[in-house]
Amino acid sequence: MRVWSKMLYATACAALIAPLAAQAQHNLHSAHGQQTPVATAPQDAATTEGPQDVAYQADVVFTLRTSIADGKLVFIGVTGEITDQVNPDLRVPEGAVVQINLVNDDGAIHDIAVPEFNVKSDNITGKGAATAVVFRATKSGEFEYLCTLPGHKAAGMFGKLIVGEPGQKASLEGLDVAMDPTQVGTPVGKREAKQLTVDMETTEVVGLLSSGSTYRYWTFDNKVPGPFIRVRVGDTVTINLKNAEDSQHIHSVDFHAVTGPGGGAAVTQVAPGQTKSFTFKALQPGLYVYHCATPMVAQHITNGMYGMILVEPEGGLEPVDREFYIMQGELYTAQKHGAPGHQEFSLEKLLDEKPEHMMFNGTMDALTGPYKLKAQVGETVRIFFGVGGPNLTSSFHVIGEIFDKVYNQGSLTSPPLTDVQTTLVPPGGATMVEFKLDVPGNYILVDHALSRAEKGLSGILEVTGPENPEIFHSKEKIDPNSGH
Ligand SMILES: [Cu+2]
Repeated sequence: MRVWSKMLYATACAALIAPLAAQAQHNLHSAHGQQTPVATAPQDAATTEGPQDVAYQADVVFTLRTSIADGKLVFIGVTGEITDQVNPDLRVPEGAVVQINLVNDDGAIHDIAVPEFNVKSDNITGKGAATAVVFRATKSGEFEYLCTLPGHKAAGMFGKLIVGEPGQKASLEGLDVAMDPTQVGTPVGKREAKQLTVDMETTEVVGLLSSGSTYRYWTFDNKVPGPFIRVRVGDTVTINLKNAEDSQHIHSVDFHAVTGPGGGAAVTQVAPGQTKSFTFKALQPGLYVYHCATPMVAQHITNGMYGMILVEPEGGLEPVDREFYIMQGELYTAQKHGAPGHQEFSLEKLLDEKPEHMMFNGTMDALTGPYKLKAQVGETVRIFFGVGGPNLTSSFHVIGEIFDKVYNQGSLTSPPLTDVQTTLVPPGGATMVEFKLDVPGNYILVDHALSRAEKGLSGILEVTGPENPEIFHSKEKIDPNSGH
């Protein structure tokens, strides 16, 4: 009984929290320009210090719920390390953008404020109502968070925000499974069709999902997505699929570019330590997904077993200055998003299609950290974008840019769509987009179903070069972390 109510609670929480960031973001946007009563200090907002500039996404997110126990009022941690702690210490690095979500779990009126950083939420009254504050922790030290309703602090609703102390993060060992998006192979150019061989190995490895968490990935060649394979229409391609000695499962590969049984999966169910092969002719140009197709297929895919093959048309693609390879995926873990340590697979969440984590190129910070996309003003960029999934359709969008061309559904023989903001890419599907860079800045890659950004789904395209005031200018300072 207890367990059930707790589980239901957690589910309700997850549903509530998703929209919070967007709401908090909106509040802050307003606070930038005109003063609003939300998320600003009541007394001096108009004069000096309002909330500091924040980035597009918070660096650290905490969720607290309100509770009444033994006549005392308290905050209780809901996710991650602070789960079930009463008035938990919230530890953050100096300079981090911090988001604190608050869920009303007792039905009394509450809010949450961090006076030192000039933030205060609106009041939440009903049980299940939620709010959030977002701020940048600009100085180190110990500060207070509290409920500002009369008498509530005295009744126990306060805790410590500790800025600048290194957290006691366990140092985790794991492979870097994130695929470098610049690994796009060599364009086929003007060559004739030929025979070629592709060797691939399926592996099961513990990889770093984020700096503080790991997951047992199943991969092609230890990367998620697997290698970008580039051939020409008319090529005859032999695939040798090896399953690593230390695998515990059978694996296979289904290429959507293959005409034949199972796209190759019918002849490549490979036991650990063995290799199987097949040969196919690339009949139709296009950008195609490949994936493992061994039962339970959805589990093999979510664990990381997907990639893409580009079949270039005769004469190749038009040259561009930069090409990038990006795939969207989902992870279904027993632990909630943000929890530290090793994350275990949850079959129940997979079947419910409710992922805890969503990633570009395999890990939480792949495209915002080590593999940020880089380009210069004046350059043309091409992105090969696919969805491994296994379940969710992407509304692919680059904040601050417009796709000049979209090769819809990865079709290279239809004329491209032009001047597109957001494009749909289904699981097991792909698109090729191209655009020219006119203005420097950080452009954020997202699925415009933006609750997913809160689960880790974002990337950065960093564009450097001369300003272009005719196209964009402002007297305001550009936040380097923000989507300009
Ligand atoms: Cu597999």
